[in-house]
Amino acid sequence: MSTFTVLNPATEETVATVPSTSAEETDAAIARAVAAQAAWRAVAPGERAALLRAFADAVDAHNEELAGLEVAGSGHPVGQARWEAGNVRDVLRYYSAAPERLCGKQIPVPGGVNVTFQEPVGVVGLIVPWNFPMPILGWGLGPALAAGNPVIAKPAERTPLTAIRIGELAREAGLPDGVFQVLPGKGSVVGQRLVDHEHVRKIVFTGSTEVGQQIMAGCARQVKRLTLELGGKSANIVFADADLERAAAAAPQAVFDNAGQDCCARSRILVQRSVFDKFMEMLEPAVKRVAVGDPARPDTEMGPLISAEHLARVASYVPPDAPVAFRGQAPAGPGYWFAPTVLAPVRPDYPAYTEEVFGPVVAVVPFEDEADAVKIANDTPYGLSGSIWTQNLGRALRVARAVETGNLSVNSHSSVRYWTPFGGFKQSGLGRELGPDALDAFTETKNVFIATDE
Ligand code: TAP
Repeated sequence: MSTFTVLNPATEETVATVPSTSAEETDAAIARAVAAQAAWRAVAPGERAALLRAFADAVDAHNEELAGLEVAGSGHPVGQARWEAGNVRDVLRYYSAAPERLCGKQIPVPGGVNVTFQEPVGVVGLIVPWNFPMPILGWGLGPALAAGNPVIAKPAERTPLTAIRIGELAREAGLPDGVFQVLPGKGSVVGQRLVDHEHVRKIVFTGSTEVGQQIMAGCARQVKRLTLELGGKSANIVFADADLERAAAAAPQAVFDNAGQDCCARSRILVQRSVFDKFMEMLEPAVKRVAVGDPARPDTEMGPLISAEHLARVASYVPPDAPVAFRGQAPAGPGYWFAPTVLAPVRPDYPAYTEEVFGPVVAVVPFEDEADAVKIANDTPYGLSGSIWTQNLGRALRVARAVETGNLSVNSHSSVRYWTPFGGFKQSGLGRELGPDALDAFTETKNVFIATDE
């Protein structure tokens, strides 16, 4: 049996050794999910809602334990990890209200009436990346279960611990056998099998654009339903009329949260030329203030990167001759640490400016006017997120409409809320998660004509 050793990214010490699921074991899990499907679909909506609430309560009761696993296994600061476990609870509660509201329509037509039903799509394969193991699991899991589908989750190989525990909590809360299974293991084995197996009817994939493209091609062979949440290279646009102090104070969080390992990271800061120097003067102390260190400490804001390989990749974007304007702090010694780094001025073809670094590196560039800002913001194959800082409401709305991206915030650095739809334009993805319409992606509309003629 092959295994994977989970290392603590802050200490490089072993946290756990986890068995890797084989292709045969994946097939067996898919068979269990198929066997569970009819009974789960037949659970009365109110009862399914009650089970989801019980599951949410179990997650809530184990918040501290789940947060501890994420601190140890992923290096997330403990305050953030508690929020992440709370997000799983909140998402399960939000979608627990959905089964009782999963209504079809009645449509009068000549000679009769049509009724529509929202039918569960079938077994859902949820493929999760390592950067936010808990929230991204919850965003697919909540609506998929609420719609009456069995779910098989494949956590990232490096970060399986919280998903495994959440799977146990689901069973303890009373979810029937086979309704939610967690299969730790390799993407090339378990993930690929979920994509290839004909009895898996829908894939929800969050990860890199490169693997997402392969998964899309795999799903195409069976016309399998698919949601993709992929990479980003989002712009944080600061106009001269903005509250510059607020914009500069928020900019580090917007890109260095989760050590920059965030698909929504605003890793390009676009600043109107007339206030560029002033903004940089305000940004420097904000970056130097970011508390980087032991993720178990409650005051830590930024922890380590996930692995030695990822550290090497991030570091390759900041070679010795990189145009570093200033940097924050990072601990020395064991652990995969990389100090928050601000690059300026950068050439438009500079790799850290054009590619997703997925680490605490941000490039700052000047722009001339509104049209220039929109042009620069859109000059990327990605379109996931972004921020606009201005006191002019008309400009905020004009620019928000013009930037080709799925989730924007005005005078704020955050754009993900479970009440609202989340997803990307262009190569950042396909479909939307979260929000009130999330169950659309986990149901098929069935349309039935009933003749009323005599
Ligand atoms: P990937 O390498 O793409 O891995 C994501 C998941 O896919 C992992 O569970 C991985 O398993 C699995 N996988 C790999 N190859 C597979 C295959 N051939 N078939 C099926 N599954 C496969 O991404 P990552 O490095 O973990 O995550 C970073 C990327 O995710 C970044 O680009 C980031 O922008 C993106 N991301 C996007 C979002 C949203 S919401 N848009 C959110 C977070 C992250 P293994 O772990 O075993 O390789």
